[in-house]
Amino acid sequence: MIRKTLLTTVLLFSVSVAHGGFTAYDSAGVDSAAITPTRDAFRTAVGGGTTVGANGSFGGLRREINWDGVPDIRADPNLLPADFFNVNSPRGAVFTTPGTGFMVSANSGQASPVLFGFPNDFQTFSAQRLFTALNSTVTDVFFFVPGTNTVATTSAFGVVLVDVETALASKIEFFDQSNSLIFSQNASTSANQGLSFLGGVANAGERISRVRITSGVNTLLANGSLGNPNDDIVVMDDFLYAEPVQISEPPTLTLLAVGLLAGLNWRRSRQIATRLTSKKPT
Ligand SMILES: [Ca+2]
Ligand SMILES: [Ca+2]
Ligand SMILES: [Ca+2]
Repeated sequence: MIRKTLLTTVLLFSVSVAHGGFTAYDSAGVDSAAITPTRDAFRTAVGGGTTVGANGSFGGLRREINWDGVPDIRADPNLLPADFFNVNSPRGAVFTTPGTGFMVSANSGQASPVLFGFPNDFQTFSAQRLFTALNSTVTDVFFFVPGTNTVATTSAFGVVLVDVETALASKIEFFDQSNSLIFSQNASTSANQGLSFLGGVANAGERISRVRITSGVNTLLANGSLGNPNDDIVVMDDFLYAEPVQISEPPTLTLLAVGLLAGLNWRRSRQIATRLTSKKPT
């Protein structure tokens, strides 16, 4: 009987989460000024604050990753470790992708050209570095209590997308602790080389265990090299998310996250082994 009551409680909770609401933040334009008001509204909804502290923390309420402090050795042409922002710079965000890894673009003066080698398509929101998955349009973000292996959830996530030209091809999706989709929002498009802001904030206590970012249709293989010559290539700049908080009864997603941690060392060595060094013409 106790077991049945518990099950009923869990089911009711799941239904409540699944039908809860998120407030979407969505805009696009030719430059950073065009999306800054939406970014600022998102920031206000997650507690405000414009002065960043250690490890991208804004008053303990929000974290941001603008990629700009990543050292040259972890930027193009080298891969960014998937757990860089929970280990090297502990901010509670760990990434996975079906692709071959992650890359942060070079600063001017580095051996690799800036903006992943596409200065006529990309620009930055925060100078100078951008972020992308390689060989995939999918980036999944898992959350941890920053600097630990303790699985966490967040209540809000936003991202700046670069050069979104095709409608319905770039989006964010939020998944709860049971791996159920609880929020999905397509990015607004811009003209070539524009910027889009896309975010969602829980307004009824929903908790996000995983964020899936789908960035365009085309893929970046390496600096200056795309998966194909036609489809819409999209990369990312700033990530913003509410402070990750420990969860108490984690079902499916926790197992996924624990598996993720167990696999990170293996993935890391695989990434090094498959590091892309060749460069093709566009
Ligand atoms: Ca373009
Ligand atoms: Ca940046
Ligand atoms: Ca594009």
